[in-house]
Parts: sequence; C-alpha cells; structure tokens
Amino acid sequence: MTTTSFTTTKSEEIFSAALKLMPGGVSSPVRAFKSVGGQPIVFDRVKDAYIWDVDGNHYIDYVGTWGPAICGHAHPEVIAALHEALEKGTSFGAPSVLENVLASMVIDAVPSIEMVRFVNSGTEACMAVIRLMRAFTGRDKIIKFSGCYHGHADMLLVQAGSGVATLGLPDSPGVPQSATANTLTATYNDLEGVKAIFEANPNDIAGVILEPVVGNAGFIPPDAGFLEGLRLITKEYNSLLVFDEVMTGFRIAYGGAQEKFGVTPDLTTLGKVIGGGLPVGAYGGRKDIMSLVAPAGPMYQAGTLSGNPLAMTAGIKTLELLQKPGTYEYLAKITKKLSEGLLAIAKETGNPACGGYISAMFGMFFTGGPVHNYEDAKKSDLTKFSRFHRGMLERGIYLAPSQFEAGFTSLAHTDEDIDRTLAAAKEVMSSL
Ligand code: KE4
Repeated sequence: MTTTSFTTTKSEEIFSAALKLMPGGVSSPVRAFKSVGGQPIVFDRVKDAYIWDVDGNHYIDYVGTWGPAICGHAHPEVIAALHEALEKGTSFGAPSVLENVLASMVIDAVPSIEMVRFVNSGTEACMAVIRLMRAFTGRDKIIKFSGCYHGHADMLLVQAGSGVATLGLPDSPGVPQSATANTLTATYNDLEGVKAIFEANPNDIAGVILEPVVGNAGFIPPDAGFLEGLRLITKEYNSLLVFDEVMTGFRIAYGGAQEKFGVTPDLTTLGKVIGGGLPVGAYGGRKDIMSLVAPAGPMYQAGTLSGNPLAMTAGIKTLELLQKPGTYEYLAKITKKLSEGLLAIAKETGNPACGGYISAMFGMFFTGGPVHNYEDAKKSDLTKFSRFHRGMLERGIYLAPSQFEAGFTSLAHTDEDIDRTLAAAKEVMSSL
C-alpha cells in the first residue's frame, strides 16, 4: 500500500484561506487536527463508508461525521426522502406530523423516554436537561464526570472531554465561576467517589449526568455495576439520573446504552443519529418530569428550527433503516473484527495498547492500560497516537483526529474495508 500519491495541495490552499476567515479555520475545534498535527483534509463529498477530499484522495471513514452516519453517508433512501420533503419547504416553525412520527419512534425505542422535546444539537439537549433536572428537584448542584463531554454550555464545560480534552484546555475562559460553582465532578467508574459527594451534599444534588459509555475521553465502557450503582444512589437521595446518549443513542443498541445495560435513567439526551446527519438534538424521559417543560409547564426552552421537517425526515428514515433485522448483529460483527484486529496488530508489532468496542463504537489507547477513566486515558502515548493517525490517513484511513474521541463504524462498512484498514494498521504500527 503506497502513499506516494498522497498529495493535499488543494486541502492546504482551502484550509489556509479558512484560517483567515474562521477561528482555527474550522466550525468546530476538534476538526482542526490540532492534537494530531498536520493540516486537516478538506472534504469534497462522502458516500457509504467513504470520503473523497478536494485532492481526490479516497478514505475509509471511521468518524462518520461524529456519529450520525451510522447507515453510511448519503444513504439513497435518506436522500430520496429529503428530496421529497424539500418540495414541501425547509422549515415550518409550526407543528408537523413528522415530529409526531419521530417522537413516537424515539419513545418506542428508548426505555426511559415517555415524552420528548426536539432541539437542534446535543449541546442544546444537555443544557435543557440540566435546567429541567433543577426545575424538577428544586436543587442546584449537578454531578458530571471528568472526561465526559455534554456540549459546550457553561455549566458543563468543567473537566470536559472531546475537543476540550483534545486541546488540553483547563476548561474555558469566559465561563464565570458562578456558572460552574454548582457543577461537581467525579471520576468515571468510581462509585465510592460519587457516594462521597452525595454524603457531603445529601439534599442539594439535582442529578447525575454521564455518558453511559464514554466516547469523549476515548472509548471507555462502564465497569460492571457502575451504571446500576448510579441508579441506586440517585434514587436513594431523591436525585435524578441522566444518560447523555447523544453519541450512544441508537448506536450501542437501538434503545441505546440503557437498553444494552438494562439500566433506565430518569432523563435521556439524544442527537446525531436521530437527525440522520441534519441538525437535531432531543431530551426526554418520565412524563411527570417532562410535563414541566413549557408550554405544558413553567420550565422555558425554545428553538426556531427545532423539529424542522428536513431533520425529522432524515431522522425518521435513518431509524427505519436501523430497525431492519440483523442491523446490530452486523455492526457488532464488523466492529469486533476491526477492534480485535487492531489490538492483535498492536501486540504483534510491540506497541502496548488496550481498548475495545460495543456495537458500532470502538476505541484504542496506546498504553498497556487498563483505562477505566479519563486520568488513565491521559497516560496513553499521545505522540504515538498522532503518528498512527497520520500514517493511517496517508494510507486512506480516516480516524478521529484525537485520542480523546471514539471510532464509529456503519452499516456501509464491508469486510473488505476492515481488511484494508487492518493491513494499513499493520504497516503503520510496524513503523511506530
Ligand atoms: P453537539 O452540540 O455537538 O451536537 O452535541 C454535544 C455532545 C453532547 N453529548 C455527547 C455525548 C457528545 O458526544 C456531544 C458531541 N460530540 C462531539 C464529538 N465527540 C461532537 C464533535 C464536535 O464537537 O465537533
């Protein structure tokens, strides 16, 4: 597999111009390749499991626009449904039956959700769900976990993962101390630590929010009993449990991590997959809690483009595709082959590594591990990861440009794609 043909002239031109127009040349920080070095490639188009950049290079894609492309990019049935919807307009700002359809699908799929509100991003969903937790309990404090990322709302930019971790930011300037004073952080998979926080604040904690399977500190699954323990302790203190399933929703299982692990939170946030690639977020849960949301109740939250017909259409079609028999068996099969193959190659080539997968989500750290939390993840060899990322990119494999992200497969990835990826990994890891 040669890399001599790998030129990025056009990408460099376009990105240099972008740097003069937009901070860091991007619309979202993690896309800037800051932590892996080099310039990002500029996409021209995507289709199925593949990317073509503006220089004509072809890649197998394991980012999938950070999760939405679980059925493959530009799925013909999604595109066709969007063409039809476009003829009826791009936005209503009024009720449409499409919202009923997607809401019903989400409610039928996700164990905790009896009622749902659509918004336009995962950030909005998490921001609103924090307000709802506080409105319902009358309490102000929340617990999050270091390394978990729940979007960029002020009160959640505390020891956050994803781009914040990628850029090694100490959290963000511009967030007043007053906004984060009520955000307590715990260590993922450390149930005793959570209990200690509750014991110290027995009547003040509105709830706990977490990624039930962490993707924003790299891929970190919950230890056995962790989720169940959080369910018990939040109940014990009349506090709420919130699963941020923006990334895991409809990916870990059709009903999300809560279906996979059999732990039902009080509230859930969603995004990414339910928009099929168009801007959507959602929060939902117990009817008695959701009935507080305006205009049914007093807790205010709104949005011009919330529930817009195009995003609803793409989401409906995407979930219909995921409902087909054999979907999650296929995703698990190809992701198992990829994840276990990468770890085997790391071992063969003398690169200490650990990691794993659940359904269509995977990750690998260059450390012997184990990695149970963000502190462990930070001990991995980030320089080696950067070299691995660049070597794979030059061989036509597009991995998330940060160790503190997860990898995603899709229904469009084939056995041959996985074989090609593993062949490239063998070449690159042999040279690390
Ligand atoms: P958005 O506002 O980016 O739609 O969603 C925020 C969010 C909330 N919760 C979880 C678990 C998430 O993973 C995200 C967003 N994920 C990142 C990637 N890890 C989005 C990519 C980016 O920031 O550009």
